[in-house]
Amino acid sequence: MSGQPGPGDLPLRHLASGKVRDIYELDGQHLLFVASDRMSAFDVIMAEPIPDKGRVLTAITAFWLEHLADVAPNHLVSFDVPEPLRNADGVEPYLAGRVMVVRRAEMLPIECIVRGYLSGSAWAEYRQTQSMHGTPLPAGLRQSEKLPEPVFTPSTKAAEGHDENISFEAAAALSGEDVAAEARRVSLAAYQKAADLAAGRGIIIADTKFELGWIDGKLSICDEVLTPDSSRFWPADGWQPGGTPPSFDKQPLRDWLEATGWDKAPPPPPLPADVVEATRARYVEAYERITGRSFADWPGATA
Ligand code: Q0Q
Repeated sequence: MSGQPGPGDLPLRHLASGKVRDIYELDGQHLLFVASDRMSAFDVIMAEPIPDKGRVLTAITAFWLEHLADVAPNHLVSFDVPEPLRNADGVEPYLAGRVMVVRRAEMLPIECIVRGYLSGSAWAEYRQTQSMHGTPLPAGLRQSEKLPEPVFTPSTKAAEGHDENISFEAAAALSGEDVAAEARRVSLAAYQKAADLAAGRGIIIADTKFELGWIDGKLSICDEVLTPDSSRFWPADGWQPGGTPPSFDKQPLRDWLEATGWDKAPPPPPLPADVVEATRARYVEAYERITGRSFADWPGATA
């Protein structure tokens, strides 16, 4: 697709792929996550990679795992390219800055979503039922409205298609009451701490999806964490209830795609270089605004 190394190019057993990331087996206890530069919009993967996007997602996850270490344990072992790949033909330069070595966890059967604002599928449900994941909400809320308090709103993990929003009770039936309660506690605490920090830097984290799993008997934060791909990031100065605030990271690409009249079915239109660069710049800006760090200091960052 994009000439970047993929699952068939690494000398490791490939276990799974998402839209952006691929997982490999390192050994019985450890996995390798590789974040590619693949970019999706309207659920379609673009033909062109966004240079450094996978590195930005990995760097953001690194920041949040550090910042949330007092909230819950996590699966991270290292961000260094593992020894067997250090000299793999032509692969190591690509891997720098976009890999995570993690402990293998027993993943929960639910997605642990926290919503601070009424948006996306929750807004669609509210318009129909005046409830969110089965919980009644006050009347008269507008799209993108700030909720009275952040809410744990789990979903199923669909093998194909979209996950299904479910109630806390349905999540408890899937994972056990105590486990669902602990997942809710960890998810709400992690979201609140992250949202407070981001707000101080002019960014609203409207919602996010945590993946939790059991490691050595402890419920741990896994997968990517509070990235623009697992969360809705809005610029605070662009937010007002009643509409769809601009997505901090995807808006340049979404606006360009909408303007082409594309029917949002594959294949996507070819992206001009300036749209690719504007999208890259938005991801880098999100990282630098959230962390206060320079992306140029992250391993493998290109100019
Ligand atoms: C695990 N995923 C997500 C995924 C496809 C990511 C399995 N520490 C772990 C993790 C994690 N994180 C997983 N399994 C065992 N131990 C994460 C949904 C799927 C590509 C990237 N799937």
